[in-house]
Amino acid sequence: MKIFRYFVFVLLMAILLSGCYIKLHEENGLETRFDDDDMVFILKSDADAIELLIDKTIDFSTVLVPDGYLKIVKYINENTLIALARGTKMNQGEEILRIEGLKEKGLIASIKIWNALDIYHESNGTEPELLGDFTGDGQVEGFDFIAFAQSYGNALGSPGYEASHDMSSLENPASKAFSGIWAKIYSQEGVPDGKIDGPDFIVFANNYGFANPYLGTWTFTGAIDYDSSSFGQVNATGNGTATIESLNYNLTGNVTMSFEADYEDESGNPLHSEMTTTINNVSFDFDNLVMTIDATVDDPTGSGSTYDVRLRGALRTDGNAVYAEVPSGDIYLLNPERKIGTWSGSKE
Ligand SMILES: [Ca+2]
Ligand SMILES: [Ca+2]
Repeated sequence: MKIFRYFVFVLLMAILLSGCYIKLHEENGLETRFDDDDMVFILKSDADAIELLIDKTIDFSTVLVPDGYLKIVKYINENTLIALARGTKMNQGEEILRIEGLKEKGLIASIKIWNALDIYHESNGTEPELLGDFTGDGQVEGFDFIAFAQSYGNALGSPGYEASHDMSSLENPASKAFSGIWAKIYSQEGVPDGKIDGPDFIVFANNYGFANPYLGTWTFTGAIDYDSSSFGQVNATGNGTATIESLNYNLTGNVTMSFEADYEDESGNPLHSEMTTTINNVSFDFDNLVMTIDATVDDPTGSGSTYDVRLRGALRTDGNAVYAEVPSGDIYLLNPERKIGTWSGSKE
């Protein structure tokens, strides 16, 4: 018993010292039962990733997992490797796997169960990276999973090993290292260990379904109401879209806008204009959860003048989650800077 206590103490110290760790069980984590003609697997402890090696060639179509699970099935010689993970922890007592028509006992050659302690790490200053987006389209989705599943189980030196998929390891796991909209996303690689297995699958499954928070098509609406030295009191409403395609953290793009404006000519006569225009030289900046858009707008009356404008607004937050949405913000004319209206924006 003393030895056991000592072991627990060492483990606790390891947890406290490391702040973030992944534990690997090699046995006793799964209970198997027979249910009619099927073998079912029940978790005996919480888990983040599981790998089973079964001493038989199992037909892929008979391997059933609950909704929301990612499943990798591979054949190694005459054995079948089954790896499972999902975006959240798999819970003790859950039926995680059912193999139809499997009634033989003693076929399980090995079981590995990885358990991650998820502790937020402050980043060391590098940019966040959407780990698991191997195709580079800003989302972790099916094509990334196909690639990851192909290299799963391979080690450095094997032709199937893909270095970009080796994102994490037991000793130095990948981490959720940025706050705000990135807080739920593994965004900083761990130290690769030359194996693509459970720790890497945990990262992939967690990030599966996430998109780079700012990429995609944004829609904007806005209104201005200000006293112009050229036009008198100007009232205008407008809306527009911007597609942010860059994979960088800070982005540039164009905004296409259509708007209506009511204003006065130099003699004080009321005028109304409806127009569509593309605003060039737009830059998007996301800093401290504030979205800032700087743009240059042509004078809508066609005078040839241009105006420097700035939209600035806080992204919507709810607890730790931050949404790619600006509930409301202000519009400024620059040089000198003065507020002329309000806007809102969100990602489709
Ligand atoms: Ca992708
Ligand atoms: Ca690894």
